[in-house]
Amino acid sequence: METYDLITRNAEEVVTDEEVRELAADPDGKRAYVGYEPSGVLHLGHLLTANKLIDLQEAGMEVVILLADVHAYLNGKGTFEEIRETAEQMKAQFVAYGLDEDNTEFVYGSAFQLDEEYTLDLHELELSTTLNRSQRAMAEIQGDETAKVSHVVYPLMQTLDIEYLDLDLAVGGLDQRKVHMLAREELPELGYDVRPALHTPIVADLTSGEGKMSSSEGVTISMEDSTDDLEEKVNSAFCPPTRDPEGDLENPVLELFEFHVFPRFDEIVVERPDEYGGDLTYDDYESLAADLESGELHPADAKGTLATYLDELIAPGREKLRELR
Ligand code: TYR
Repeated sequence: METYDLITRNAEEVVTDEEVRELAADPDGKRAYVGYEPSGVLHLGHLLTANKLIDLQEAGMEVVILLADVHAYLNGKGTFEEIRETAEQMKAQFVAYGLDEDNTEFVYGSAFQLDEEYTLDLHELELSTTLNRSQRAMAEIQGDETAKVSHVVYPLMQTLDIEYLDLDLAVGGLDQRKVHMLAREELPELGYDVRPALHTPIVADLTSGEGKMSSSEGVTISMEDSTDDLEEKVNSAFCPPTRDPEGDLENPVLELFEFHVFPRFDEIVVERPDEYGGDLTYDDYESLAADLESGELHPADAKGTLATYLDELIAPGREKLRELR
């Protein structure tokens, strides 16, 4: 695969394409990151951006995972002690997932965000950014009227992280786009370079195919799920025989194949008894989706196969969590 295609595969958006093409032309040693507010259990949302980091490593880039403890604190996620404990669990799960410690730099936000220089830059940003602008940047993340001052400081710090971690590319889910746009506007104000951003899609809710899969409502798949849980969740998923269901709906089963399974496996085998046509083998998402649409691949077989491969992806993290608890 061409480096540009590898860097941008499964991305919903790149800002700007020109800047990312420039990166792709010379990716060696360039630095990309995703920041995560520590949470005790990784779910598919985390793994989607993690897959992108794995692509970027393969493309020759250096990858940084920010364990955003100060951000989690600003977001009311607990005491620093609690947050650090969850961060350690989170790190262990990322390593188990395949972001090994030799190739991934794990950084705590508090390791640099409390330094004097950072703090002074933060105050300068506070002076140059309107409340309104900063609050809008947080809208998709926080989205409520009762926002505290911490919620407007948050995106300003996320902006500075891009400079202080010496990054060439900021990666996040589509829900991070407003913060990244703010960063693109504000970094030059402080005399720092604008960096490109890459956004991964938001996967639809598993059972309805609507909106987004989230840990707060609906069904999520996480490192905690047993093989049986996975089977049950995937079997009850919405899976019409089309890539493009009516209205705003998505096919979450196909999305999981596309964003989670195919990036991590060279070949997918759908096991079927001979009387049902025997095994099917796919080496790319397109051919699997086409077979689902034509009726060659039955949704029930697609789901069974999806559950098996997700189980394989999750198993090491699940094991790690067991050890930690
Ligand atoms: N805003 C991210 C989230 O919603 C977390 C984050 C924090 C990302 C700081 C980057 C960053 O620099 O999870």
